[in-house]
Amino acid sequence: MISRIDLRGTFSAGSSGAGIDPDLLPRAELDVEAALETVRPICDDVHHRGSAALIDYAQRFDGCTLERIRVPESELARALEELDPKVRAALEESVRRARIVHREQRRTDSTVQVVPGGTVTERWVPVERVGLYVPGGRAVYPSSVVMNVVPAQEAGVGSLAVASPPQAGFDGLPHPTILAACALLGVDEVYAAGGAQAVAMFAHGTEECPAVQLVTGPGNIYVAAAKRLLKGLIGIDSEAGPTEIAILADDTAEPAHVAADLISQAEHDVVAAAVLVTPSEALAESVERALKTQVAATRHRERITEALAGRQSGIVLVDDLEHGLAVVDAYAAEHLEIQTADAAGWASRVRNAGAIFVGPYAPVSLGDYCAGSNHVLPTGGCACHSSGLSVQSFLRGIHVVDYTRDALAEVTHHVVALAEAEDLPAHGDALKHRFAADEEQTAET
Ligand code: HSO
Ligand code: ZN
Repeated sequence: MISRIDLRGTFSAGSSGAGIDPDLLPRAELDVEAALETVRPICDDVHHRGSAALIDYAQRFDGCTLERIRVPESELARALEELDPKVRAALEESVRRARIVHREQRRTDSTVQVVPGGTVTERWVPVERVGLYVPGGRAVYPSSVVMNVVPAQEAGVGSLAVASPPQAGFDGLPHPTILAACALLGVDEVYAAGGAQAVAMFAHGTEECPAVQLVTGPGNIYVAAAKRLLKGLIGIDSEAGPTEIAILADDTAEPAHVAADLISQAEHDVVAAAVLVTPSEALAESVERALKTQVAATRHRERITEALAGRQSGIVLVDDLEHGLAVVDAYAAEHLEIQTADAAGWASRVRNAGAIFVGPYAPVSLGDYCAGSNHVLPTGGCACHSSGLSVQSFLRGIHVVDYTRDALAEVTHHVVALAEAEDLPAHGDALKHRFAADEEQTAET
């Protein structure tokens, strides 16, 4: 079912992740560019017709007849009342742990004195209004409500709205566990809108939903395409693609655990990626065996089988862990587990990953729900340049420049020289004007 990719003998010691041919690594192709053409007219329509367009799309895409898009607050309260107490307790624990981690991420303003009389302060200011997208349909993730809302709240975002697709089975409301999670977190502004149209609602604003400045949260390819299209008008976190797990393991790893963790993320989607990187042929064989028995016994076996068999998944055989490290760095997985001897040592050397899970007792599923870490992470190799969602995602750092007359005078000749080098003399004049009177005085005396 899962294919093998043998990279043994292709690695020259001393080369880094950059020396690995990315075409040899298992990876899905996600054509967000092609989806742009599909979402453009939808976004324009929402821009021009607002709620009326959203109501039409709820009918067309979700099979729901809506009168309005905003979910009444009474429905949020009801969903929380009716939430299974076990799930409520688990969500509360998830929130508690996420708050512990994200509270620590808060920034304090800092002021540096560059020269006597010249300071630059970095002031951290939360984005004023944010829209959080939470997928619906097959993927109903109240945990993603936690992972989006907690960092936004800890950052001090004042106004926070959630959108999630209307569900035909629930009278056109978003899924009740999503509503309950919103209520639990004190979010009272929720919209029954999904896909590209929800992103457009946030970006352009409608008569029901004032426009936001930033949209975060995972979604399908149409959500990603709408984010790409509207980026600039709004800020976005990332274009989250299908879930990925990579595991770097040696023969100290427990094959049943490795298999279980690969399956856990393959469970998300037929295009989810599960990749094992190992120098141990014995481990590869036992993991293949464990996959067979475990997949047969699990609920979503069809979806998982397809995900494991896809070209985005595979068992990559490497010469040794050094080679393995170069491979996982080149892959830049959303989630990377290290199941080796001295797991912490190897983990400390990884440069590219959305999140790293160290040793036998830190499975990705823990991070999905209750580690305290965030599960909205860069996918598709974007971990080589981006980070997961955090308090920082909801803040802007503003430089506040404060110079005295003397401090400005002292540097004026440098500013003038650079302005002239760029053929922008008026830039230099802006400073010179401030000291023109001095020069006149000097000339007079
Ligand atoms: N593994 C997913 C998040 C998730 N898992 C939500 C379960 N629920 C992407 O990081
Ligand atoms: Zn997951």
